[in-house]
Amino acid sequence: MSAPLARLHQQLPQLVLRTDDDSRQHYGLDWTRYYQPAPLAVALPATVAEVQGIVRWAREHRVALVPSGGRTGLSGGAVAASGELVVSFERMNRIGDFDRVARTVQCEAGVVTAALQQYASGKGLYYPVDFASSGSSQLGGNIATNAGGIKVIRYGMTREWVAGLSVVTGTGELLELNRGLAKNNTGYDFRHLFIGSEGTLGFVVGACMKLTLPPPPQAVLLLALPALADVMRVFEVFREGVSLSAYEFFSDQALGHVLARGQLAAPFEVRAPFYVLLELDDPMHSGDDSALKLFERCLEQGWVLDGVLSQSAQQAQQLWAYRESISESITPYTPYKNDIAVTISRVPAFIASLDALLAANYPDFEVIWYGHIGDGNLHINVLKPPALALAAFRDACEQVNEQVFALVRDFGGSMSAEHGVGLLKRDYLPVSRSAQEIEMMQGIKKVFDPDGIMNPGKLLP
Ligand code: S2G
Ligand code: ZN
Repeated sequence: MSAPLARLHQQLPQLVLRTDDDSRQHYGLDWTRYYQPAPLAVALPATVAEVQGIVRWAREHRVALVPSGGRTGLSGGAVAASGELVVSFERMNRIGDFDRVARTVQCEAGVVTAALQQYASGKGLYYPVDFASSGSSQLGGNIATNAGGIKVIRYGMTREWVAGLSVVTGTGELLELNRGLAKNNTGYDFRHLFIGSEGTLGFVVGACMKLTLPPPPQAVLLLALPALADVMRVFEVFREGVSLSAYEFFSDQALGHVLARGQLAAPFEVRAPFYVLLELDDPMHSGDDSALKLFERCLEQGWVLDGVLSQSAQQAQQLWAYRESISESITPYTPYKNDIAVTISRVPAFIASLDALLAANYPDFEVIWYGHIGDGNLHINVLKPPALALAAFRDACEQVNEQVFALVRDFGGSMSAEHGVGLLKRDYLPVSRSAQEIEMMQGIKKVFDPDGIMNPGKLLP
C-alpha cells in the first residue's frame, strides 16, 4: 500500500479501502467502453464524516477523486484512468425520515433508483424518474448527472425531484442545501449548481427526494408510421388530446435488431419505417376514448399505418420491451453512441440531415435512431460493420462525431441531452456553451474545488 494510502487508512481506520486489481477494474469504469481503468484504489465510505476525511486527505496528498455510483454513465463521467481514488457510495444506501405531509424522504447517495421507486410505492406514492438502468443506477449519480429517462415529458428531469441536497465540497465542507423546503428565496440556490455538475464541484452524499401521487393505470399505444414528419404530427395530435407520460421513437432498423434476438415477435404484420410508443392514462380504466378517436384520426390522415393499444399491464410491458431492449440489442456491434437534443419541431429535419450526411460519407455504416423524441432527445447509434476493424471504425467515428456536433451546433441544439458531458464529450462542450460561460463554470469550480481534485478532466475542458 502506498504511503498516502497508508496515511488515509491511519486517519480513517474504519474506512473500507480496496487496492486489489479486480476492485480497481470494476469500480474504475462506467458503461463507456473506451477507457482502460487505472485508479489508485477504491474507498467505500459508510458515513459523511468518512467522505469529508477522504477529501481532506486528497487535498493534503493532491490525489484526484472520482465519485462512483451505479457506474451506468455513458459519457465516461465515472471513469478513473489516471491514478485517482474512486469513492464508491454503495455502502451509503439508507432511506428514511419519510415525511407523509411533505411527501419527501431522505436518501443517502448510494440508494439504487429502483429501491426508491419501490419505497415510494410501499408508501402509496410514486417516484417518477425512470430509465432502463434504474435497477443499478444510484441517486447520487442520478443527481450528479441530472438523469432524465422515459417520463420527462410529464415529470421532468431528476432536478425537479430534489427538495434538499447534502454535498461535501472539494474543500471538505458539508453543505445542507435547501433542506427540503418548498419555498426558500435566500440567494443563489447551490442545490441547482450541484445537480448536473458530474462530481466536479463535490460529492452528493444525500438528498431529500420529493415523491408524488401515483398516476392512474397507464396503457401503451405502439404506432407504426410511414414518415419522419408524421412522428411530430402524431405527437401534436396526441399531446393536445390526452395526458402523455412518454413519447418514445425508434426506427425500423432498431426494431430489426430487437427482433433478431428472437425474444419478441414483430408487433405488426407489416414493418414500417418508424414507430412511436406512447404511454398514457389507460382508456379502459378512465373510460375516456379520446386516444382511440385520435388514433382513428391519424389513421384517416395517413400519418399512422397501424397501431396496438395494450389491454393489460403485462401487454404494456411487452410493448415497452420493443423500445427498452434496443440498447442491449445493438451492443454487440460496439456502436458509436451519441445523445443530443434539438428543438422538438426540428427533430425530423435534424434526423434527415444527419442521415443524408452519414449515407454520403459512410454508406456501409448502419445508423440506428431511437430516443425520447417528446423531449427532442435523440440517441444516435452507428454500428460497426462486421468486416471493419474496431480501431478503423473508431477512427472513422471521430469524423462522425465532428459531423454530428457540427449539425447540432447548426440546429442550435444540445451536445448532451441526458447522458452528461463526462470525459467523452468534454472537448465538445463549446458546441453548446460559449467561451464566457465555460470560463464562468471554471470560476465556479474554483470556489467549490480550489485544488481541482474533484473529478478532474470531466465536463470542463
Ligand atoms: C435510452 C440508454 C442507453 C443508450 O435507451 O434511453 O438513454 O443506449 C438511453 O443510449
Ligand atoms: Zn435515453
